[in-house]
Amino acid sequence: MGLEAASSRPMETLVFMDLEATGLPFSQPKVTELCLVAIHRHALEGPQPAPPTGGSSQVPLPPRVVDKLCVCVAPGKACSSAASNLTGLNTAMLTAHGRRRFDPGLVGLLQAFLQRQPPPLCLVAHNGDRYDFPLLQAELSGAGLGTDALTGVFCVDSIAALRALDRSGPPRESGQRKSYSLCNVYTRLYGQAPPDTHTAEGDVLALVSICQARPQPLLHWVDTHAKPFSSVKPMYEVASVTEQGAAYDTGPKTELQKLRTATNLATSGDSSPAIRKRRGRSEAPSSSQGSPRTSYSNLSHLLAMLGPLVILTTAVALYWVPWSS
Ligand code: DCM
Ligand code: MG
Repeated sequence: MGLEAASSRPMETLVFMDLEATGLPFSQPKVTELCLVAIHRHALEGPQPAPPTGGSSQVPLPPRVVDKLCVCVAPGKACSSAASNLTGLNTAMLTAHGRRRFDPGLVGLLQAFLQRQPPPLCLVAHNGDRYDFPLLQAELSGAGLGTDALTGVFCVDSIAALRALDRSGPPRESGQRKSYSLCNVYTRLYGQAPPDTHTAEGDVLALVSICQARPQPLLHWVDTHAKPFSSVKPMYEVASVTEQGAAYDTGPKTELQKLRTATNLATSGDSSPAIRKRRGRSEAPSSSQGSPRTSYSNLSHLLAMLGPLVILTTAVALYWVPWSS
């Protein structure tokens, strides 16, 4: 996609990213919301914008020049109650608001957004190595695009970065283990909880504020530790878009299309060949009444049943013919 970059070059753009989803990794979550904020390194290298005047907050304003992409997504499965409580999103609401699935169109949007940024570019996500990056990979493969969808893009986990920066700084007074949750890091730095936590945009902006506290060492760490996004393994195996068949709603359907879909579903059993395969069934449709294949198979059964009867009748006839004459 034209984003190829040599890892030896310093990252030109940092793309801060956060995903909200239906649950934790064990539940094979699906994305419900994503937010990407792209910031050029120049905006982080110089002095950071002062906090707003008149208030008591020490939180710097975000850089003025940013590109932002925030999208809500219909996940196609239920949100856990914990996830819904945290994010304020649920599947019924996302569907009722006409949100689309994580489909190839959204992948194209992501690619177009990233392609606008000066390369090399690096995704930065808090806990990205364990959650956001593998989940994004799973969604990309689900949309029919493999690990090459974001070729040339790099990524780093900001938890790893902040830990490393702390280790290289002055030793801590207490021996207590520090928490590196987004909320705790932010609160340690700015003496207040971040606003709008567990919304994708709120979490991204909190991460940007955290990175504005020590931008120079952070940029240096990112330049030396960024890894290719294509090296990230998907969080779980997913059926690709071609296997999912009609899973993606490609927009409002005409009555004729609806009818065709209904007819296909009624005549082709309950799933696509790929899904039947995953369920361990044979390729033959289970209930395709009237199809040539079914008629042929019924005829074979009939012949198989008639065979022994014909042999028996012939044998009896041969036996009786000599004796009756
Ligand atoms: N999540 C969850 N349960 C938690 C914490 C998080 O299911 N206790 C899931 C739902 C969130 C996603 O992780 O949308 C991302 O978390 P965060 O909002 O911290 O970015
Ligand atoms: Mg979040």
